[in-house]
Amino acid sequence: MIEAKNVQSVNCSILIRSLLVLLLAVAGTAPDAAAEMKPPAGKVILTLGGKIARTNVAGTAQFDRDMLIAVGLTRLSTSNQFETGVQDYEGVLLKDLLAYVGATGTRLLAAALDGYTIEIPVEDTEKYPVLLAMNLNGKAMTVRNKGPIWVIYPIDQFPELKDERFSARSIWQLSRIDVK
Ligand SMILES: Nc1nc2c(c(=O)[nH]1)N[C@H]1C(S)=C(S)[C@@H](COP(=O)(O)O)O[C@H]1N2
Ligand SMILES: [Mo]
Repeated sequence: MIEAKNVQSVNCSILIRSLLVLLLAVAGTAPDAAAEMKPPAGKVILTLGGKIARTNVAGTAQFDRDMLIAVGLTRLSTSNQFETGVQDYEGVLLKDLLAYVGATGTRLLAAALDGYTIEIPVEDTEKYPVLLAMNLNGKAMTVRNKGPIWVIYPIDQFPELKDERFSARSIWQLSRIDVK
């Protein structure tokens, strides 16, 4: 009887250990902020640098269009001061991209192809669904029409965003973000 009990408890601890090993293996395959990203295959349209945990090229996280789309697309319909009427934007939430690269800072230094730079508080991305818009009314935005990436604030949904501070953060032709 006693022997049988011992055998059983030994079997039980082996089972628990196997389960632990299995759990660790599963955890290892889950997205890990410290894990390496694949290098970009296509034209790089956005580079993230600074306080980020996940990088693919020389300490930065470089994205081609498909890599950004893979982070996950979100739609946002809002008007803005440039176009008449409500526009349908589609792109990646800035908050999602920051999570993807494991950003840990509080300020984002955003830079555009035309040399314009502006600071965006990380807090904005927590309070509002700030979008890195890539498509306008179902079509990819080109550099000529403020693409390939335009930071869009949901000004129709949050009236307090109709303010010069936020229009100045609505940077078009966005090409780089440094997390400070
Ligand atoms: N790439 C880029 N984005 C930009 C700017 C710019 O010069 N270049 N100007 C910013 C500012 S200061 C404001 S108020 C809004 C509107 O600019 P505009 O009224 O000069 O068109 O876009 C913002 N985004
Ligand atoms: Mo401005």
